[in-house]
Amino acid sequence: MVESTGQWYEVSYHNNSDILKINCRLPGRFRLEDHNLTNPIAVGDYVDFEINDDKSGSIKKIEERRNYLVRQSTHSKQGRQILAANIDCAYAVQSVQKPKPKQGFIDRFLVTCEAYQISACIIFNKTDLITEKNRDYIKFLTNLYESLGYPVISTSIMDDKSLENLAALLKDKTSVFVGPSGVGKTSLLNHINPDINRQIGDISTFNEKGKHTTTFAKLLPLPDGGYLVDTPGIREFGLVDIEPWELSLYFPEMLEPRQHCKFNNCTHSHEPGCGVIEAFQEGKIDPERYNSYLNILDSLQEN
Ligand SMILES: Nc1nc2c(ncn2[C@@H]2O[C@H](COP(=O)(O)OP(=O)(O)OP(=O)(O)O)[C@@H](O)[C@H]2O)c(=O)[nH]1
Ligand SMILES: [Mg+2]
Ligand SMILES: [Zn+2]
Repeated sequence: MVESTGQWYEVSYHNNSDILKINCRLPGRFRLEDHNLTNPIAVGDYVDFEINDDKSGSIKKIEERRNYLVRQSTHSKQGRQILAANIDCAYAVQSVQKPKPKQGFIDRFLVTCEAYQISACIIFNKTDLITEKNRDYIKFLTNLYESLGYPVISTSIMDDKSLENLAALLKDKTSVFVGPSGVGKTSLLNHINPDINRQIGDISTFNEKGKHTTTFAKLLPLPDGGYLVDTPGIREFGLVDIEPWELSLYFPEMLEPRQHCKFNNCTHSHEPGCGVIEAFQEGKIDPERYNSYLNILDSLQEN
């Protein structure tokens, strides 16, 4: 399934050597199966369908997902929104300026990727806008996330070499871009596949909030092979189905220290004899990362 616009689901399929597209509807019963899911079929899902007399399709079956990237719905705390299914790599796209990178967003995204076993990468786009003031900060973030094992790539739509590097990473894989509105997700895709020409935000009216130019996620082909899911900008990456006790398992730098905690139900927030707090105090865990951990723990304990 490549794009859903509410009523209709666009499905692409092979017929001999041709790639064809069909607009499908979804029988009501699918919508009832999982009450918490805002979208019963996600972009990237494999489906079986039948062709109706009027040439539209009816989806009959959704194949089991190999994996999926999911976040809390913005409408309800219980709601879950699948951003993309069956993906090889998820990219958190941030810009160095306009809007500024948000570490809280990146950390929530990474926790979800760890919990749902999806390879994660980080993109810092708009490097042409970097200033003396934030050059060191971007460098710091790059080193931090690389040291934790996440590939980090810097890009600008004005720097062809950086686009080639990105294209090489995306080649032959199914990837998804997620990030706040206005960071340049669609622009990057347009530059990698100029045939696509999706609408991008108008720079003259840009503000720090972005304009939410992309309204529906869509799976698009890449020129050298592979697919990319371009998603609408999101402000928050709320976690779902993660228990407070397991959170530290999804912070790679906490895996070793947590083995030294005195209590085996330690939340690493206030307990005496905590290996994680000790590692933090010794400077082995980055303060902002530990802060993200505490913030996420708080939100999980609230739910
Ligand atoms: N200077 C500069 N501007 C960029 C770059 N990439 C994108 N932009 C501009 O940033 C604005 C937003 O780009 P989009 O591609 O629409 O951003 P998006 O992330 O897809 O935003 P949503 O669809 O709203 O989520 C546009 O005006 C682009 O021209 C870049 O590398 N450098
Ligand atoms: Mg967009
Ligand atoms: Zn602990």
